Amino acid sequence: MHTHDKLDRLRPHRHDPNLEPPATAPDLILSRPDGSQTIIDVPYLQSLPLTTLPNCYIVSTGHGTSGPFAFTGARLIDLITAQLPQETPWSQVEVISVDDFGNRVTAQELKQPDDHQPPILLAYAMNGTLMSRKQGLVRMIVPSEKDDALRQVKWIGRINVL
Ligand SMILES: Nc1nc2c(c(=O)[nH]1)N[C@H]1C(S)=C(S)[C@@H](COP(=O)(O)O)O[C@H]1N2
Ligand SMILES: [Mo]
Repeated sequence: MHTHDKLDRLRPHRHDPNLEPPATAPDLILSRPDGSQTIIDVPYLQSLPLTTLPNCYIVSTGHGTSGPFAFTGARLIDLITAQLPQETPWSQVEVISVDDFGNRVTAQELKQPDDHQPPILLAYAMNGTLMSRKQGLVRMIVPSEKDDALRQVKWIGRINVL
């Protein structure tokens, strides 16, 4: 059990962030519990209701805090709801970058969000402009996490709904 936990790259862990973006622009692929997959592009994310979160900070243990930024994107729950057939059971989502960094979000966090926290976003714009590759392209923003940015996944390549 413990050994297995250590191998789980989505568990919180200490990490020196990659500052350099991946060489190729990734496709973002969503996979459903039945194994079916769909490519999600930025225009599709822009077609979902948008949310802007002002005053976001990215807190890095390695290279300090940056911000404030206004991140704009689609709510992760809206993408999942739009992409899963109704009544499909699911319990968690793995959000994984092309550099194999990632984070797990539970259905509970998304379906019963804390009233005092803004929603978890898949952001595609920062300060009103589409994000560059250096800035993360499509980046998850988890407003409740303010310590070490381990959940603020840049360069998302896979969203696995399990
Ligand atoms: N894809 C990816 N996302 C990532 C990381 C990473 O290494 N790869 N590092 C995380 C950590 S630990 C930090 S501190 C922030 C750094 O974000 P910044 O480069 O925008 O400051 O990105 C987070 N998201
Ligand atoms: Mo970090």
